[in-house]
Amino acid sequence: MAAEPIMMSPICLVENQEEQLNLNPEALQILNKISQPVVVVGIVGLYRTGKSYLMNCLAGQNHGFPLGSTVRSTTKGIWMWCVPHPSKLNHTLVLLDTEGLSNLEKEDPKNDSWIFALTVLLSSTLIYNSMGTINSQALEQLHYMTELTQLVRAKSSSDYTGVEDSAKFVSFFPDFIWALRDFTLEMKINGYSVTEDEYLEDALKLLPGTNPKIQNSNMSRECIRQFFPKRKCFIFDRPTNDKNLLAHIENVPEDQLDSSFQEQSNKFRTYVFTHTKTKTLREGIIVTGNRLETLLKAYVVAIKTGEVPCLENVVTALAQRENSVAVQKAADHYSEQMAQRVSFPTDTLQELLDVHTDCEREAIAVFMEHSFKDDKQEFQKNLMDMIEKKKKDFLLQNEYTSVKYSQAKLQQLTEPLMKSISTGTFCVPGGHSLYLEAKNKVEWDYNLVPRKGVKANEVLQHFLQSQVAIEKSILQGDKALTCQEKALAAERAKKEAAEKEQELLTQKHKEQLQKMEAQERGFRENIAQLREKLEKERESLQREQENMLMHKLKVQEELRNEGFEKKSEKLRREIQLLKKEIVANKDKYLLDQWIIDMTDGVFSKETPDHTERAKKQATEKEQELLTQKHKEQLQKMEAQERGFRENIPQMREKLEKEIESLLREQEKVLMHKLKILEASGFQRQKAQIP
Ligand SMILES: Nc1nc2c(ncn2[C@@H]2O[C@H](COP(=O)(O)OP(=O)(O)OP(=O)(O)O)[C@@H](O)[C@H]2O)c(=O)[nH]1
Ligand SMILES: [Mg+2]
Repeated sequence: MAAEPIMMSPICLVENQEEQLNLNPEALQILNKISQPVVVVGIVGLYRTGKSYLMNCLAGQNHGFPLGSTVRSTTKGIWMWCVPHPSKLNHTLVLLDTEGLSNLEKEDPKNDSWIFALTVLLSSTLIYNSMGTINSQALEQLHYMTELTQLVRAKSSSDYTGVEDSAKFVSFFPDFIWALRDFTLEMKINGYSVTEDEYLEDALKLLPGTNPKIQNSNMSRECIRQFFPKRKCFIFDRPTNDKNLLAHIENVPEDQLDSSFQEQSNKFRTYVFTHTKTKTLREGIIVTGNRLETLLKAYVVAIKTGEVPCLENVVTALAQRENSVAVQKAADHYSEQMAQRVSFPTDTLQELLDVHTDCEREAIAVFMEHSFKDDKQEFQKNLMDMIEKKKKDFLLQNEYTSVKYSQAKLQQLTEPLMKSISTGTFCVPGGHSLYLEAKNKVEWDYNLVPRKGVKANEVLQHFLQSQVAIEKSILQGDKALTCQEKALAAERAKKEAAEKEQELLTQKHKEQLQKMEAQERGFRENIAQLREKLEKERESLQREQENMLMHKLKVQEELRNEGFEKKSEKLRREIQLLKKEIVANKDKYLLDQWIIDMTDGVFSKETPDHTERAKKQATEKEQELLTQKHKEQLQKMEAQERGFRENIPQMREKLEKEIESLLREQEKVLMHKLKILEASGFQRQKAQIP
């Protein structure tokens, strides 16, 4: 595997210039080369609040994301730093630092919302950074949160009903950390000491009142609670009280910072590294650097064309691209492994088919590992077709090398025999038995040659057929034999030839069956691995949905406890929808499984009543299809056998013609020689010519 790119310093990923968001191709290329799963930590918050400094702390470096010592904001757009994950092996940690929100210099704050939305969509943990305490003002600042559902859509437009279910978003959204900087208050509520998390949860409780300010901050509170089930809070003291040091904090070694800040930032760092999950999309689809690039590109293209980015469509597009790659990867694996493990020609067809079965199984596993959301199994079918085609090519290659090798060996072994024939060694009394002896020796020696491959018998058979006419002529010319003996010998030769033909036919038939069995094995393997994958996907979806249900029930309960009955009631509809979806998904999964079972010819599962009919229909259809397929296979085999049988007399006829013409040629040469001899008067020599 190629080494993952190492970045010595951060790079701008999304540029925000002249009110335009542009992607930096250099940064995209870096992401593109990262094949490892990514853990993405993004930070957002008001400008000049120490975001870049905190991100450098996570990278374990003083210098990195540039800091600003003036009030002018420093970071523009979204910056990225990819580093090896400090504790998760084979994972890349992607740090995303963003431009401060609500920068006064900005004329159009629209891009603020997009930067916020993009960071939410790309991260697996989102850090919201703010100064001081969590008050109404800080919460109002988080109005970007409430805009999220207008900026992005979870479902595709075809089934978009205007009501978005927050559950759909949650599966794309990160965990949430609120980082409170320069926090100077005591952690107490109503006189009781509380933890940072309890402080956050308390601050997120809705406030009563109709005042627009309260309503606005309540909206942020609600959004955080609905979209981010997993929330954490970290407080930080001022890193140092020395103003001069603070202004150039990037030059201050960590051990010279305020000890409580050191402690807090260590705790924060440890938490982020141990708890930030690998970035995933719905149903546990793991995001690699390469996939992150695709996602980002799709989001930004949608933003630039004025569309509402749709999360579901982005995943579908990602799946299309990845699944084509997965098919290619799997097919390549098959070809490479076959080429590596097979030495042509194989002794038997079964030997080749066994290796094929192993390589096919591995190729399917490669496909399953790299593909997702192949809902109609289109890509898997593509792979099956590709492997079938490749297998046929390997079979042909195997036959070709076997023919070449066998022919070469046979030619070597038949050389003395052919020489004897052409010099007339067998044109003597008793020549037929001499010929048979020589021919049998060739056959015997040929059979002793190892690893001639699948075409060895066929090549021998061709040779034997080519000898039929020669043997006939030798037999007829053998003066040592009576007519009856000749007839008997001819009959025996005929019988032997027929037996050999039959043997060859049986071998062909056996090989056809082996091929069919291998195909069936491949088919079953595809089904078995598909079933396993579906099972895993279902488990992950079910887990996701059940977690969501628990989360919604919890929010509903909390709202009720806080006295917001109406809001709690509003959630009831979403909860009902989610419950229905869970049931529908279970049914869909069961149906998928039954269809697979039927295809596989296994009907062992119990079925609930409401899907019994669907199952029956599918069984009948599948059975019909199978019967038809079987019939077609048999027809194909019969046609092949017919073709083969038809070929034998044709081949024999052709060979006989060739031999006849050869004999005619030889006769001509003989006559010519005789004429010359007669003309020169060497009568004695004439008698010696055979
Ligand atoms: N009071 C205080 N100042 C800090 C802290 N961290 C950094 N600073 C100071 O704030 C300045 C700006 O820090 P940055 O990390 O660049 O802030 P930022 O939020 O990334 O700023 P923008 O990118 O412009 O939005 C630094 O030069 C430090 O002087 C902190 O925890 N507390
Ligand atoms: Mg910054």
